[in-house]
Amino acid sequence: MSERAAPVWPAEFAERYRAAGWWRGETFGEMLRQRAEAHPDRIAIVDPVAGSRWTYADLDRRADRLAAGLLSRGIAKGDKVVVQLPNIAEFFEVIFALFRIGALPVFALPAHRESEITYFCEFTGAVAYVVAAEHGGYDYRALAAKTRANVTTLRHVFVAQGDPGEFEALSEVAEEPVGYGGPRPDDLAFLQLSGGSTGVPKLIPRTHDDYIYSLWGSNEICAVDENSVYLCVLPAAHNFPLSSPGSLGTLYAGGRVVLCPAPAPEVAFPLIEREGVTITGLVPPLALLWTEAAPGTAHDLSSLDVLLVGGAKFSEEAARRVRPALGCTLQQVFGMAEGLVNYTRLDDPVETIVTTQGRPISPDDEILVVDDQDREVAPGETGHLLTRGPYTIRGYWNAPEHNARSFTEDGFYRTGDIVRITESGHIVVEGRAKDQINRGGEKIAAEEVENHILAHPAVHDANVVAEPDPYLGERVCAYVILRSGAGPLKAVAIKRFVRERGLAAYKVPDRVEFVDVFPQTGVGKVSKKDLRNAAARTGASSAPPAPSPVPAPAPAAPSH
Ligand code: OOB
Repeated sequence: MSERAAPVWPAEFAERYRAAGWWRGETFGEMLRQRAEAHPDRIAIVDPVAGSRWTYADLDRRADRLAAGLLSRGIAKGDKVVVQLPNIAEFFEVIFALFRIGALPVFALPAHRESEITYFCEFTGAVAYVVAAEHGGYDYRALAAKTRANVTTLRHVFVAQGDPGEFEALSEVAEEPVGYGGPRPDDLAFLQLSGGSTGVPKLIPRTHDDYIYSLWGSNEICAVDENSVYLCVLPAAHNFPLSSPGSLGTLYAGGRVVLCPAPAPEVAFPLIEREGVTITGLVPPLALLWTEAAPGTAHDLSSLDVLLVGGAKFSEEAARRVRPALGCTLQQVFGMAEGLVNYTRLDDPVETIVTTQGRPISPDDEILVVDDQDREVAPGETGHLLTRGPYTIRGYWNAPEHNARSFTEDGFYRTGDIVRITESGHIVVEGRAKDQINRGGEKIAAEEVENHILAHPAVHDANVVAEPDPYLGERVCAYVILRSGAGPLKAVAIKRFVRERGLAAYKVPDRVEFVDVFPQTGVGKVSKKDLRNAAARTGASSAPPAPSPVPAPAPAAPSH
């Protein structure tokens, strides 16, 4: 991996992180082997839809056999493989097989469509793409066929579960294990997706060393051990359910991961009871939904000790309702796929738990709060959050121009979040400087959506901003200026156009407003601030509240 492709920690930092014991010199492949040797018969993965219960020995053997089959198909160390799977057991078989041979999963979400998938495959030069045949009423084989036609590097499509159609069934790939040289602990393990604020998503290179630290660091803070049962509700590939402490943290601890096929209480609550789930993680809209549903449920939720809530700001009022409704401890999580993760501690005073977004995992996480000129603000004042540390990347993958903007010269990541630090050292998220919409935890880069709208022949200019939403926190509002002479156009035409360009549904504008001009700042730039204010004045949340509780449009993920 060249320096340019993935900026790494300077040697003196790497040495420091090793000497401090944060980087343990482990890889994911070896980690699973050790767990399988230590407790082969303990259940690692429960997939309730398929009815499978894989022990650690099962997962280890499957990963080995799949690794052998992938190798014999020419997939080798350093190759990129786009993995787009729902919450099914094969997700773990695939990623551990890839970890073992040192090929890099590129984590896509089930909601991604042609626009995103083609980009991930092209940008990474992916040699393979792994999908489920069908999920949530969508046929991923059709998406794979289009992708393969578009992307010349793509040699293989593997289909997990269901009829593979013209492609190869994942279950046919496995072979007798062979010997192979695995990756080193400081090699890249995978490419994660950034929430992004630019036209195309950026890829986040994570190493075995740094990611594994974030796992065991999280486990200590969230009290995850071999008795923990983690319910994976959010899409498994997202950084929050994957590692905070998530399914990989749980596997590191020797616990059990239960895959939840959908986030609705009707689906999750019976699983909590049946499997004795002790810990799970949700985005705020789902946490609200669960808190509302819990008092009326017939299911026994008493095994649940900890509910992690993060991905977007959780309001204090909602946070206060968690323990009374669900009988468990709330842990707020403020994290990012680029690295830094903050948690409120289980023994923090209630006031801290409900009013802050926690503090960093590591004593070596460096936090700076600065003004627009990168000068540190006075303690307790609000400013931009910059961070550097043992599990925060030093640059995006293959993106030198972005890196020059997103990182300071001495390697601090510009999170784009506006925060303040309390006297107790806890972080409170006060806002955001990045041009992004956080739709119930799902991150949407305004520029990406704007570019798609601008491709419409009748559109002269477009600006996309967040508008407040009582349930999702924010939703997507597009302001559009039509070309002079373009006939009248309906909002739905713009929405349909964007959807048909193959953009994930959560990025399609919830509202489209046609205007003649955009408000401007003093220097003549478009004032997104004024547009946001306009959206807030005229949007859905300014209307009188609906008479009955809104049925929740299940937010699939906090993400990209
Ligand atoms: C998580 O990761 P990403 O990469 O999808 O998004 C990161 C961004 C943060 O920079 C911040 O803007 C926002 O999401 N965010 C929060 C938050 N947690 C994340 N904003 C306010 N309050 C919070 N609690 O979203 C993520 C990754 C790991 C663990 C948890 C969340």
